[in-house]
Amino acid sequence: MKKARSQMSDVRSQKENKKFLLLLLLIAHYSLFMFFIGCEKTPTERIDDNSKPPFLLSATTDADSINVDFDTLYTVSPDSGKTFTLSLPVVAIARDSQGGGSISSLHFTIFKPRSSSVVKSGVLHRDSTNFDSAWFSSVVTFRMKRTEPGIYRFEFYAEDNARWKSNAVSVPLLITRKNSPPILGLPTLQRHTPIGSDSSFITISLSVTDSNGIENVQNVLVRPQNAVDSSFQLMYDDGLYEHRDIFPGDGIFSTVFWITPVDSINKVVLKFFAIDFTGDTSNIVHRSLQNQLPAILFANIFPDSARIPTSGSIPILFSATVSDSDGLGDIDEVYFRRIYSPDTSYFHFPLFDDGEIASGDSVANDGTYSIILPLSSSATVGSKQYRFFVRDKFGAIDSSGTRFLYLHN
Ligand SMILES: [Ca+2]
Ligand SMILES: [Ca+2]
Ligand SMILES: [Ca+2]
Ligand SMILES: [Ca+2]
Repeated sequence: MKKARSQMSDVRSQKENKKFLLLLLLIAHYSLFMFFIGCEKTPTERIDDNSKPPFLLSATTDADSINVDFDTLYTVSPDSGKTFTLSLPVVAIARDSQGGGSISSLHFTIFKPRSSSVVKSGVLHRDSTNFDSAWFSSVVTFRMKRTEPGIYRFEFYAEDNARWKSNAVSVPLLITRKNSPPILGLPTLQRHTPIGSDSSFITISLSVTDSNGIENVQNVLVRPQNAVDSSFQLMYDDGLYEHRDIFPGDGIFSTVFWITPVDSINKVVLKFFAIDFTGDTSNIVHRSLQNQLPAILFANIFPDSARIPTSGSIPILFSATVSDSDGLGDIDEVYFRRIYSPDTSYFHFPLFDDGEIASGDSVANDGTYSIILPLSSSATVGSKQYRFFVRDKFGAIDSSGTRFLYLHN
């Protein structure tokens, strides 16, 4: 420019020079102005200046509270309502003085209520990039247990190309679920009355469920009626032998105590109920100390006619369906015996209600018991008779079912 000005000064008068200088000054100002404007609009001119971290302007979740029992828009419940998958749209906007394009990623982390344990972390998808900002969004999915409601915390931050991290924005998400009362199953009961005693020693256990988790159950109580002492007794899920509880925390509550009946032990009725920490009470279950007899409803051998194999063995399925008005939990054992003439064998074959293929039992705990036994080549020809038995926890037995198996060559 100096060169241009000196060349021109040779041919122009001083007056013209003054005008020209003024014009030059104006051009210089304008250029300087354009230079700064240009800086704002074209960050590539100063890409080496990475001294400024990005700034996270906002981060929002589509909902600030979710009730997993009602808000089906955001929740699906697998595992019969024990766990939930939540899908929640989130949006975040970050700004960077080096331009929206220099923001490389937007991170999120979800924390459990009152905890630093991470439920999920990841990055959001980039939606659009502006001259000084970038928009990100995603549908974030994560799993939670029904027993873990509370305030979950989303934390977001942006990162730029120079790995500068922005401020963090924390978004709370309140997750609630409906309280449900505890549900009592049928109690199982054993009683022992020493000879010559007025009193009976009672061992009871009862399964309790609560969809909010077994730890939501505060107390399980039993109260004898028509007994000399009819005060409430606590039941325990502590795994202690003194309460005859086998496993702690499995939802099976047990206890033992002596009962002295007012009149007859058969007139004593136990009343059970539970209360949870929300104050909701369970269904009430009654159990008489008068035993209801078990019964064989149906017994079967399949096939009931078979050719004795020349080698190896063939499977024979034995099954029996039983009942007890005190509940299937009162069934102690189901078994069968071969009936000889004369009956000298006391060996018995137990049947199982475990739903296992090996037992030939299709559904567990439905009162149908089965066993598959091999018929070998050493079996003898003839019609074999089998008797089926069911015994309950009081020791009462029904042995009314008999079936034949015809074996031939
Ligand atoms: Ca509950
Ligand atoms: Ca237990
Ligand atoms: Ca019974
Ligand atoms: Ca079964």
